[in-house]
Amino acid sequence: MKEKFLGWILFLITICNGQYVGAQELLTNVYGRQYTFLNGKWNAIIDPYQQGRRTSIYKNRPLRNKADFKEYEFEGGLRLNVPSDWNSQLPELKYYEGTVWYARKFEVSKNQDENLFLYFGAVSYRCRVYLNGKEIGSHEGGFTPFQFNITDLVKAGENFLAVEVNNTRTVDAIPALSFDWWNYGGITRDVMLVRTPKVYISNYFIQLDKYKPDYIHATLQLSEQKAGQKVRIEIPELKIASEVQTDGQGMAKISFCAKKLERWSPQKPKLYQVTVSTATDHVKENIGFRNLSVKGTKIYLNDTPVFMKGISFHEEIAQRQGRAFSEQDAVALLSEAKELGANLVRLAHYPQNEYIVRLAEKMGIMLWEEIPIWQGIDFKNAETRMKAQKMYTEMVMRDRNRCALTFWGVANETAPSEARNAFLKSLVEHCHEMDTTRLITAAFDLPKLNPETKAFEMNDSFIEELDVVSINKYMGWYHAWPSDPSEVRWNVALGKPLIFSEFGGEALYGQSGDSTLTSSWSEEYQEKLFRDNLEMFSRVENLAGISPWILFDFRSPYRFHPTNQEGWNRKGLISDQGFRKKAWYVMKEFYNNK
Ligand code: GCB
Repeated sequence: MKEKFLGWILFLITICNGQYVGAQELLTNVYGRQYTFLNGKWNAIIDPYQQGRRTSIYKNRPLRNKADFKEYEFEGGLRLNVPSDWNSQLPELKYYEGTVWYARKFEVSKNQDENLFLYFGAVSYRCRVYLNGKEIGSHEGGFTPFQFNITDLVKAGENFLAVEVNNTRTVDAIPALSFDWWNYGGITRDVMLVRTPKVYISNYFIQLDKYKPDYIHATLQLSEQKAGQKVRIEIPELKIASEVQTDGQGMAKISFCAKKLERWSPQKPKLYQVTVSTATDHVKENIGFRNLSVKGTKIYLNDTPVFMKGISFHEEIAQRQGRAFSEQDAVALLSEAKELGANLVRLAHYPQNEYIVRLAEKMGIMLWEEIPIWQGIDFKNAETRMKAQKMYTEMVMRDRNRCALTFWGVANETAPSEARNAFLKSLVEHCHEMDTTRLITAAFDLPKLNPETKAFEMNDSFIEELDVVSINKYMGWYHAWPSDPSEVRWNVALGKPLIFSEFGGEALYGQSGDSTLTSSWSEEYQEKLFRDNLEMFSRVENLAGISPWILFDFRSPYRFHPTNQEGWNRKGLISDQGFRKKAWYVMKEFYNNK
C-alpha cells in the first residue's frame, strides 16, 4: 500500500516535470481550506487566429510614451462570467472553437509563513496561465482541477492574471474529435486563491476497510519529506483521536477501530466530521464510511446486495443552455435524480464539478465517475495515454474521500484491440494504485446476437479486468428488436455483475404519436421503449443495475433533425424546458417498486 502511495506521488512528479509543466500535485479538499474566489466578471479577448501569444498580450504592458501604441486592451472590452462556459454568454460564441483570453487583476497580502495556490476547478479544454506577464504553467483536460503554487510569483498588492483558453478538438485529446455533447469552452469552474501554512498536509485519504465494518484506514502526506512529524486524526462524534508520526517521506499511515460507526448508505447518508492536523496545519471535512465489494454477480454495499437504480446526466443546465457550475445547479440536477428514485448517478461522461459530487453524497446518491474516454480515442498514442493517466489522477485525487463514489468508469464504447487493451489496462492498474475500494467498470456497446443461442454475447477479453461490466444498448432505437422483448436473452459477463448503463430513445416533449413507430419521435414511443426494455431486463440473470440514458435532454451539435432535435439529443426523461415526459413515470414507478 505504502509503495503504491509513493508510486503515484512519483508518477505525479514525473508528469509535472515532463510534458505537463506547471500544474502541481492537487491539495486534498480545497473547499476546506482558507480561500478567496477569483470568480466574477473577467475581461476577455477572442483570438480565433491564436495571435495573442505571439504578440504577448498576456504582458498587458502599459504604454511607454505618447507615441507608443498597442493593438489590444483588456479593459473596456468584452467581459465574461467566471465560472461559466463562453458559448452561452454571447451569440457569436455559441459554436466557437478556438482561443479566448481571460484576464483580471487581484490583490494579495503576503505572509511569510504561508503558501499561496492558484486553483482552477476546470478549464475547458486546454490553457496556459500567465501571472504578472510570465507563463507559470499549462493544463490539458476540461473536467479536472489543477493548481499552481504561486507563493514566490505573486506580488504584495496588485497582480495581473491572464489565462489563454482553447477548446479546439484534436485527435489526440480526451475526448477526441467527435462526441455527443456540446464542446463548451471557458473557465467553467471556480477559480480560487488558496492559502496553506508553509508546511501543510498536501493530501490525505481516509476510508473504511473494504470489508470490515468498523476499521478505518488513513494515509496522509505532508508537503515536506520530513520524518517524525506528529499527525492527528479526530472524529469527535466517535470519540476517536489517533496520532501517528510521519516517515522519511513525510508520509503517515494509520488504521484504527471505530466501534460505534454508523455506515453511510443511500437510505441514511451519515457523514462524520473528520479533522486532520499537524503542528502547523489543520483541515476539516465531512466524510462518510461504507464497505463496498462484489460477490459473484452481486454488488454489496455494507452487508447488503444493492441494485443500482441509476440515471445519467451531463454537467449542463438545459434551460440556460450552458454548463452547470454552482451549488444551486447541483441542487437542480440532483433533486431531479432523487425525485426519479435513483440511488446512483452516472456523471456522464467526465468528472463533474465538486458541488455535484459533495451534494450527491449528502443526499445519499452513489456516483459513477469517468474520464471522457468516449469512442474515437487514439489508443496507440503514448501521449494520449499519459493524458488519460493524468486525468485519472486528478479525478481520483479530488474525490477519493467521497464514500458516495462507487464506480470509476474507465471507458465508454470502445472496440477491442491490442492498443486499446494495453491503454485501458494501464488505467485500471493506475486506479488500483490510488484507491483500492472502488469498483471499476467500463461501458461496452458491442454485444452481438448469437443466432444459435438467440442470446446477446460479447467477445471482449478486457472485461476480465473489471469488477462490474456495463452495457449500452439502444434496442428499438438505433436498431430493431431482434424478437419480442420478453424473448431477448443476455449471456454477457456471466458470473459478474452486469449493469445496463444506457438504453432508451428520443422523444420530443409534447409530441404524441404512434407508440410502435420510431419515426414518430413521440413520448408514447419512448414510453413503450422503456416498458419493453424493463421487460427484457427482468430476465437478465446477472443484472446488478440499470441506468437509462438520460435524465435531461442535452445539447449536441450533431443532432441535425430540423424539427425533432434542433441541436438537442432528445433522449431525456425530462425536456429541455424541464417537463417530465411519459417515460419518466415508467422509470419512477419501476424504481419505486424495486
Ligand atoms: C451512447 C453514448 C452517449 C450518447 C448516446 C446516444 O451510446 O454513450 O454518449 O449520447 O449513446 O444518445 O446515442
